[in-house]
Amino acid sequence: MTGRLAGRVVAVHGRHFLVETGAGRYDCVTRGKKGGLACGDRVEIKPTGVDAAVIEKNLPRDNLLYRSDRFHTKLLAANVDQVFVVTAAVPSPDPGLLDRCLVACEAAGIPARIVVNKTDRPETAPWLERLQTYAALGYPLIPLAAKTDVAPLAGWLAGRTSILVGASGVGKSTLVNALVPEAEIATQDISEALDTGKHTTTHTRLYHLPEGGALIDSPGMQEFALGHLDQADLQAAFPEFRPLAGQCRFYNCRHLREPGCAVLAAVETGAVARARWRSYEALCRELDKAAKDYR
Ligand SMILES: Nc1nc2c(ncn2[C@@H]2O[C@H](COP(=O)(O)OP(=O)(O)OP(=O)(O)O)[C@@H](O)[C@H]2O)c(=O)[nH]1
Ligand SMILES: [Mg+2]
Ligand SMILES: [Zn+2]
Repeated sequence: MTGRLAGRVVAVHGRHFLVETGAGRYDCVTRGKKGGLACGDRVEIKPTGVDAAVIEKNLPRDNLLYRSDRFHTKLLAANVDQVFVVTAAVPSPDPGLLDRCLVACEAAGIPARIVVNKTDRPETAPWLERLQTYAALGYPLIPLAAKTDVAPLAGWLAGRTSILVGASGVGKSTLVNALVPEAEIATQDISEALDTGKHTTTHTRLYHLPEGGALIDSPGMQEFALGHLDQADLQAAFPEFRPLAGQCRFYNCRHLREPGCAVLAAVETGAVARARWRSYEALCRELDKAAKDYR
């Protein structure tokens, strides 16, 4: 351990990792091809200069939030206590993306909450109404306006490590700026004509909160592939399926079109939201396609 410092990765720039230690911040590289570090990871480093160091050891993780397709694995953050999926009625929200974020949280074992930003916009009411499905599933809804009052979120953050994820333009960086005075992250007007965000934030970064705890800002995502999950992971990630466990005719029912399926019956009665089941079905299809492509 001589000459080594314990630290936490606070930013990732390609193969460079900004690591914060009790003795300051270091621009670090990994030794050899270790790689695979995420914002929030704990490491041991060995300084090689005033503010440069080599990462000697990756310490064990409590959890890891990530997405992946056949070709890439994208690490979002490690060792986080909770995920805030940030949504807004403007630009037009994508409920499929929200479901994927929630599935990733369930699979990683990290509690998820849903922020509904831009409540000052009149378009918010129908979106909030739609989100009641999620509140019923146990995901807390936190409506607020980042530009005027972030108090509804502030109460959740003290002493914990939290990450903000979501589509581009929903206001993640605006939230961080309001909660971390010295953050001063660039934010950008969304393109209302094109009804899209602009991908203003390009790197994941951890900020310290004045009242203790950390808040991680991440770049807006358009898609969220979950290639690392198998069928069992997927089913387990939909809380509304849990009370129906064991009630399908076939023990290995996939809840897609099987006769005597309790989940499909619940979709018909409305006990399981059809839009949620569609998200599940889309993820199953992707899984099947990936399996076929590998053969
Ligand atoms: N009306 C309204 N606009 C907001 C609010 N919060 C943020 N915005 C605006 O939304 C736009 C996008 O905000 P950002 O904070 O850059 O969004 P982001 O989620 O960080 O976007 P990416 O970095 O691209 O992922 C900016 O023009 C903000 O001023 C709000 O509460 N109300
Ligand atoms: Mg941003
Ligand atoms: Zn079934």
